[in-house]
Amino acid sequence: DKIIANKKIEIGQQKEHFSLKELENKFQYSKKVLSFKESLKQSSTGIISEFKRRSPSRDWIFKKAKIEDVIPFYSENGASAISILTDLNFFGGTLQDLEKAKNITETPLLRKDFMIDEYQLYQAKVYGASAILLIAAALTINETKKLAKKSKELGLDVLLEIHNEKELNHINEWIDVVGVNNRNLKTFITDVQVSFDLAEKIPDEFVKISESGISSTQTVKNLQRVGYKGFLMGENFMKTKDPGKSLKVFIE
Ligand code: IGP
Repeated sequence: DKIIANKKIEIGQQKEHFSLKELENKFQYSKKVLSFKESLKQSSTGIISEFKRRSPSRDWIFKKAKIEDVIPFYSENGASAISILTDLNFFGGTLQDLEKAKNITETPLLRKDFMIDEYQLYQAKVYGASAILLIAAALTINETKKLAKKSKELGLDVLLEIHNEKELNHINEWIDVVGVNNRNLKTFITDVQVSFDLAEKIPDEFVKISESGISSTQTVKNLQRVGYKGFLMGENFMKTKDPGKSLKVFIE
C-alpha cells in the first residue's frame, strides 16, 4: 500500500514533466521489439535475469551497478529476457535504465514496476519494453483488465503476477504470461513451493513463469518438470560482482 501511494505521487510528477500527449507522439517512433512471450516459448532454458540495485527485503544488493556493465553480458550469456526495475524509491531503478538497456541489447525487456496507470504503459513502450508487469495483489480485476487491454493495443506483452489461487481470477483474454511470485509481498519470505502448488491450477494456454527466490539449477529443472517455461531471477545474480557471468551456469 505504501508502494502504491508513492507510485501515485511519482506518476503525477512525471505527467507534469511529460504529458500523455507528448508520450503518445513519441510512441509513433518507438522501435520494434522482439516479443517477450515468444522468446520464452522458444527458449529451452527460459532464464529472465533481472537488473535490481536494491529491494525492500534486502536493502542494497549492488548499489553502483551500471546497465552497460551487466546487460550486454546477460544477453551474451543466454538470458531469454531481461527484467529492468524502473521503480526508484524501493528498487533504485529508473526509466533511463530501461532506455539504456534497450540501446545495447535485442533481448526482450520487461519493465518491472508497479503499474497502476495507462500513462506508465506508454512510458514502457516509448522507453523500449517488450512486456509489462501487472501485479494482481495491487490491482482490482477491472483495473487489471483495462491495463492489460491497453498494453496489447500498444504492442506490449502482459505478465500477470499472482501469489495464490484466488488471484487467478485476475486472468483475462489480454494476458500472455502468468508469473507465480514465490515471495510473499507482506512478509517478503520466498518459498518456491508456491510455484509447485499453483502449477497445475494455471490454464495451459498461458506461458507460466516462476519468480523470486530461485538460486539453483536443480530448482529450475524441477520447475520445468511441472510446466514452467520461465524463471525470473534477480538477487542470485545481482549479489555477485559480475551478474552477467553468474548467469552462465543456468544456460544449457
Ligand atoms: C526477482 P529474486 O528473489 O530472484 O531477486 O526475485 C523478482 O522475482 C522480484 O524482483 C520481483 C519483484 C516483483 C520486484 C517479483 N515480483 C514485483 C518488484 C515488484
